[in-house]
Amino acid sequence: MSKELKSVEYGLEKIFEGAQDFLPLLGTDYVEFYVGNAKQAAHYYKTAFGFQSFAYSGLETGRRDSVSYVLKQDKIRLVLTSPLGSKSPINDHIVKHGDGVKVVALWVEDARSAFEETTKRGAKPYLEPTEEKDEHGVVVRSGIYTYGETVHMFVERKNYNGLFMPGYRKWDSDYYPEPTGLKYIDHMVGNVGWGEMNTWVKWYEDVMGFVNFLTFDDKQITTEYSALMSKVMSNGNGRIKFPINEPAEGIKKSQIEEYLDFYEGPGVQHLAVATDDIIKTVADLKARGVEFLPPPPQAYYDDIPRRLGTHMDTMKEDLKKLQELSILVDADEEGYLLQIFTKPLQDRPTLFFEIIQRMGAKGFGAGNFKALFESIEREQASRGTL
Ligand code: TYF
Ligand code: FE
Repeated sequence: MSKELKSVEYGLEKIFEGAQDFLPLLGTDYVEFYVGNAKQAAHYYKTAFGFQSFAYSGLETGRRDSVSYVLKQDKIRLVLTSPLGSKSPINDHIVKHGDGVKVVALWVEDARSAFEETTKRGAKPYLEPTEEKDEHGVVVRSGIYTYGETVHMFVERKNYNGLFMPGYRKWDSDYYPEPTGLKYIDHMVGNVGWGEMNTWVKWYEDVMGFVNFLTFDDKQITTEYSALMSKVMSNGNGRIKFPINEPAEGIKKSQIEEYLDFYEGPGVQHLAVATDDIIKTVADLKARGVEFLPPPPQAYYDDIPRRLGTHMDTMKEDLKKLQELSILVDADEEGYLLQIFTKPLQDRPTLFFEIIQRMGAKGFGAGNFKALFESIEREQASRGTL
């Protein structure tokens, strides 16, 4: 990993020194899913993942065409949106892609400047800068398309002190399942088509001012059967990380290809959410019925002390407990990380969640890729797509 970590430092320095951060990002603002039945999806994300009812917009607030439920857990905000009729671009999106991520919204100081800077560099507009007002102030939003039909919205809230956004009211509920310790979004991954990864890498560089933080080629990301390539893009302050995957040639169908087939195009593959107690979080999620990928073989756990080397001495977690829960472990120069992946969260084998706990490591678990992709392949085989 050492070469990769040096390029990390280099990449981020380039931005700080070059003063070319024309798109300062304060963090992730929200992630919006278009789903067939937002009311039921909201119940699922509350019950299974411990998200809390936060805000609501729909018929009762004067919105006629669609409805949105906002769920919150620590810094994470999910917006679940459904159409209220068939003649709706939201419905068209769901018909084509199934339930999935439509909007990755980024929190900015200035949504007008974000729109101007990105569109003049070639971004395709989705929403011209738009002010929304209520008694709590004004939110300005603008949006651009990224891969597929996915959108980046820029959200400016410096003159707003309301709950979420104009048009939403507090969502009161008598049902507040305990949170599961999910804290913030660590990274969000996109799958793009054959040979398109570098096009989107360049797009994030040119249009968004991002840098290529890490690269995994098909030699690193391969099993006996299938392969993929991945490049991690980061913004200047490192708060936003977007890995981009493309399928690579293998004997059998890559998981990325399976995604592209079922999503009918590029889109968001996984959201990685951070916890600082993955053992508790995963035990909780499993007790609530969240399904994870099948466990790696015994040999994977037997090999951890060798793979982690001196990081084994600093590891706080009990390896037996990690194995009981099928949590994966990897390390780089700066520390170790713990991660685990859910099965797809809807019937199409498309979007899933990763739960991650970083103990100093800044990588993405490259040492786990083989075991992870073999687990995914077992799932693919059970679906008849391998
Ligand atoms: O985000 C990552 O890079 C890791 C590993 O299809 C990964 O979570 C990469 C590709 C993939 C699934 C997981
Ligand atoms: Fe990930």
